Amino acid sequence: MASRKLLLLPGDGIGPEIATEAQKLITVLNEATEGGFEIESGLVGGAAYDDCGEAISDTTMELAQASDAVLFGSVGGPRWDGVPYEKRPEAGLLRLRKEMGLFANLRPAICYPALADASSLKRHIIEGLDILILRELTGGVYFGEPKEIVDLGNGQKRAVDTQVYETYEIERIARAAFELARTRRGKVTSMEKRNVMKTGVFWNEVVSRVHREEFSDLTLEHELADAGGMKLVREPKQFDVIVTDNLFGDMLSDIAAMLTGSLGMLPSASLGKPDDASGRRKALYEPVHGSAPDIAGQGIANPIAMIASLAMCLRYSFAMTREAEALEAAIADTLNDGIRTGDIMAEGCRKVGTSEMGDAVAERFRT
Ligand code: GGG
Repeated sequence: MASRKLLLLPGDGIGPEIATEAQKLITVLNEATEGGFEIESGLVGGAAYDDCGEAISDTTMELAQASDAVLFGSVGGPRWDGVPYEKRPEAGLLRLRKEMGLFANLRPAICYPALADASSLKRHIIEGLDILILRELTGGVYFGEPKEIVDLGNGQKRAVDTQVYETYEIERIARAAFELARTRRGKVTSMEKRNVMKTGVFWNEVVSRVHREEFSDLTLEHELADAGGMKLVREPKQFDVIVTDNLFGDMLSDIAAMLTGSLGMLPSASLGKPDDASGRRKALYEPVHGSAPDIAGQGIANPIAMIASLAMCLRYSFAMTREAEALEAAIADTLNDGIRTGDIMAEGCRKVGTSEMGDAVAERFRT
């Protein structure tokens, strides 16, 4: 079997530290699976800017387009605060998403049983939580034009971001949400702000029509995104799949992360449209968290979101369901054995660093 081509883009801050741990798991996979994975690496974000003056080079973009999947760490940090807006580290990630057509961002928020004891972590953790936030990723206010800061010439400036959604963009993310819900508990909750935004009215209309015409056997509910956020904290288990726009999806998934114990636990998959002929789809996998510059270089970051993103990669890009489940089980076993990084440390557990956590998961994955 031909080898599977992965492009590894570690990025900035803790990105390279957690990417190293994902590589350990790929090494274990290569020992065990036929064909194996071929890894190429590239620069993105501030690291790429320092190297070539852009947040991602054209050469790295070509590698990404040619790969079977991209494994991405994290980008950004105060070091690049003064960099022009178009070249800031996050621009590399946005270019990858846009040019690869990665419109569907799957952000599962699952609470591992070992972390469910809220009293030891002293956080609002929801035992048995298993929800999927589906964030639209290539449209909305992140990309709409105009996007500018205008000098009004009277000592005042005006900053403009534009929220734009077209029919096809909402239709395809709605279809993705219903198709995912069909494999789960059959319920989709759509969140927008139809009470104050035209795009919210339109989003609601299109999602409702897709439901009525193509998925009427499934349940659809609508929430205003602010009330939905409140319900997500108050009674999260009422949700199954939440579908929402680019900005609300970014915020709501960080909120959901805290119900699982830590932002360091949340993986994500960003998927494009399957190719009509080959069925192959472009894909990028990354932890939901950012570059955490406050702890970068200390070897204490939690690599689980990155390792769980690799599990999503096995499932969605390579149909390696058995291996994906085994990797998720290795994460669960590691946590059950009381091995914890600082962000999920609890009484009676053993505190480890990034590398030891990666080793512990690799050891359990190998057996
Ligand atoms: N691994 C995710 C990451 O590096 N995020 C940095 C960031 O700010 N991303 C913007 C976004 O996800 O929309």
